[in-house]
Amino acid sequence: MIITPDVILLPCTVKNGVKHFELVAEPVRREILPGVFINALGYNGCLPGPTILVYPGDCVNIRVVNRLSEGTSVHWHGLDIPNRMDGVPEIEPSPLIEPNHYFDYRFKVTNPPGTHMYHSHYDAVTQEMSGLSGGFIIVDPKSTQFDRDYFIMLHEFHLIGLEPGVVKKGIFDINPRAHDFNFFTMNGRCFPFTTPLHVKQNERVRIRLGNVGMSAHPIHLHGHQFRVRAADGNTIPKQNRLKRNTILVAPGETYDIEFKTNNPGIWPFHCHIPHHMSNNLTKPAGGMFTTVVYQEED
Ligand SMILES: [Cu+2]
Repeated sequence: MIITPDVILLPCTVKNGVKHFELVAEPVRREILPGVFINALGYNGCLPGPTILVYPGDCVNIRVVNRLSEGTSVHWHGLDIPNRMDGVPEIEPSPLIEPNHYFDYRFKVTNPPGTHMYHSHYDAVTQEMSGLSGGFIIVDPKSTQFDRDYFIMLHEFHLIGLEPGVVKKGIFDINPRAHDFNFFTMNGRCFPFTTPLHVKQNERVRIRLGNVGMSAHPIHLHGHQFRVRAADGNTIPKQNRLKRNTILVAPGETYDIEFKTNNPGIWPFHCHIPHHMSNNLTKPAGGMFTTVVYQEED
């Protein structure tokens, strides 16, 4: 069960034993800070796109409708599926979806439970870096061991027309081809607009992290040690799960970390690259930053 309040789940309908989903690739206007909007790309009006939840063995039909001004495709990142469904039209026998057309990606979920992603694999420089990505989570039907199950996707954007050191309200275009990103998001929002992770004392918490951007992000938790439970959707054998407080999430990677809540407070959980924990190099904490929040039990 994914309970991150800012993660939107993609609904599905079941017909003849097949789960039908629909993703619409389209321009979206995303509020990354109060009053600061970016003209980006997303799915179904969302950035990141809605999270797809499935179970091992599911047969899925994911209709991708293209409402962009150029062709697109969707790659099911980390999933072991037929070549035609893998979504890399320049290389594979997988179609380019022209504007105002759709394609039905059909496959059986053969991977074990784990955290994966989906993203455009056409003109990735523009489309992926404009936000065309989302989560694809294979749920373990037997798992009841977590009290909280959070999912955070990491993104970075270059907002055009803002000198370093300036944040102001408005609607901004982005340059997906930039290298000097100035705003860094968790689930499409910058701190302090990110969603806090609320927990209670003595809970087991899993946080799933995914990155389809340009930069690696060392994500650091204060006040606790965590175990690295899974990498790229593959569960790590128990004896090999490193105890850490920082995990480097490189582009294309997912990690699941878990910890026990045994130290009440308001705890930062953030990328440790200083530029990434600010909004356009301004002084207050910002960017790829959120908090784990809980109080002492009465
Ligand atoms: Cu970072």
